Amino acid sequence: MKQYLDLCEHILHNGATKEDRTGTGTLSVFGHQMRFDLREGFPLMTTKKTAFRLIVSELLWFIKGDTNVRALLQDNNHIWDEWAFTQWIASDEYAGPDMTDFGRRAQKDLEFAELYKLEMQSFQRKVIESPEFAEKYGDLGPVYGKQWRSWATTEGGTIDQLKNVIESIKKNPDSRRHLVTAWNPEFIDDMALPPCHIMFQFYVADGKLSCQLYQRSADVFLGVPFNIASYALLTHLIARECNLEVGDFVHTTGDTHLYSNHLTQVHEQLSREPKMLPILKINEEVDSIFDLKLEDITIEGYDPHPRIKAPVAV
Ligand code: UFP
Repeated sequence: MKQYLDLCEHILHNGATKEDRTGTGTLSVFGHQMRFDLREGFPLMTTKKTAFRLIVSELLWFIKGDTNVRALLQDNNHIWDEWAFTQWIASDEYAGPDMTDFGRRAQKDLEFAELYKLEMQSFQRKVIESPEFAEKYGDLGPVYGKQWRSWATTEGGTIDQLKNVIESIKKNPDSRRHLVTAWNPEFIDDMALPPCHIMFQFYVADGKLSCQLYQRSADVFLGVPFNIASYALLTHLIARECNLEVGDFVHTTGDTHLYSNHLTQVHEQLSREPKMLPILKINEEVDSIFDLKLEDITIEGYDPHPRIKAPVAV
């Protein structure tokens, strides 16, 4: 993952100091591209332990077209919790202590952090225990899954972009229109978080499937390792579905930033030597991408350096 470490160095040396929505502050560059040859191994970070299981669980959730955190919580996956929680605490039904700006306050104030933890746990419990509560407060709005699988048309119908792109790769591999987009301007305000990974395109040459992602905003320390692995996995899954080998994953990013409170962690990661990339294994007994379950997708030979903790900017 030299490309990734080079990107971190590049931002540290050339990044502009920039304020951001979360009030954390970043070092940022605009417009960057990395390329991963997926035949060289699966691009899961080796210089810090990255939770592959969460990446699989989230991607399968997108593929199913789900937009409710309930299924993620059932997988013990908490990566979207804060976004759902934000909606819950803003609702009329929420009667607990004031949780405004919980992300930043929890980092600075230990007493508040404890209170927040309890409120969050109670929220998670309610989502899991009550389908009605989950339906009301666990839904993130028309985020990725909705746009990928049932994009709303002006005529009241829906478009299944993912199925369509698979069909078009199979029928007309040379097409230059193998695209899926999650950026739907009409519904941005209804989404808990406007899409970060906005659009991806597939490309077939020499029997190999490549994928390029455009990501408008990239938290290089926490988000990007997930995004790379997620789209590398998607490329493998679609290639398998279309009887193709894998080619490159090309990752193009817009506002490409390191948060100011991740810099010590980045230096720690840069001091580490990359290791051999792991190998992806997919259960051969399951044919369709739409039938795959969490346990069908595993990684072998993953021996990373230890995890490096860092606060998420919400
Ligand atoms: N972010 C990522 N990757 C993702 C995702 C979010 O890097 O897949 F969902 C980061 C980018 C940014 C923040 O730091 O989350 C989103 O904030 P904004 O909408 O202000 O760009």
